[in-house]
Amino acid sequence: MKIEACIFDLDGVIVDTAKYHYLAWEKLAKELGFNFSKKDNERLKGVSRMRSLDILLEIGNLNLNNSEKIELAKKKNSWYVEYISKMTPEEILPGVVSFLKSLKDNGIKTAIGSASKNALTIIERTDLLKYFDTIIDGNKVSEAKPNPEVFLKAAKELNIKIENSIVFEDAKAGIEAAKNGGFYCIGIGSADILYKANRVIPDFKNFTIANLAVL
Ligand code: B16
Ligand code: MG
Repeated sequence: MKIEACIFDLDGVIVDTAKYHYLAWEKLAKELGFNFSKKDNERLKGVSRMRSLDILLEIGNLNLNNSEKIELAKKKNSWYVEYISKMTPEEILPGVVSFLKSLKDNGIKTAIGSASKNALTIIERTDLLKYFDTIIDGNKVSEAKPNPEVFLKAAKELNIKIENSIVFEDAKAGIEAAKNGGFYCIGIGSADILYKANRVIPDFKNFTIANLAVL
């Protein structure tokens, strides 16, 4: 494969913001009177904010109307934003910066394809803006993953061929989105969960541009 571009999911791939999402959802669940486990949190990864809330309420067996739901989503987001506004470049996951640098040095285009409406805050706080040619986030799409819209938009903005690009994803819904869009997808995490990816790596620690050459 002649690689023209790499498209990265943000939460769980570039930074571990999944832990902050979890803390905020867990706090909300507690306030609503039920427990929310880390295993339950797997179901929210890569999923939009409102869909995440629906899953949470399903777990807690609660039925709420739309305006109540909007209030709860706002509350969760304000807690989440409090966490991410304190982020630093130290929180970038291991191996990510050197991999991004080598992509730049080798003329491979880069994009973020994230469901988050807070993506820009995270990227600015961690000083990563300079590594990406384009950022497609939750504010720029209308369809949530597993719909491929976010990755298709990134590919379009980068002006590259889908078959010559790779999507890096940590979530089931994100991998499905990449595959639905016709992308080669590398899962970041455990193969038990991410078995739909073309390949799974635990993280970027030992992953270099040389690994792309053999795809
Ligand atoms: P927000 P990603 C996703 O980001 C998260 O994985 C998911 O847990 C979250 O609900 C979603 O963003 C929306 O985030 O509430 O900040 O708009 O993994 O696609 O980068
Ligand atoms: Mg993710």
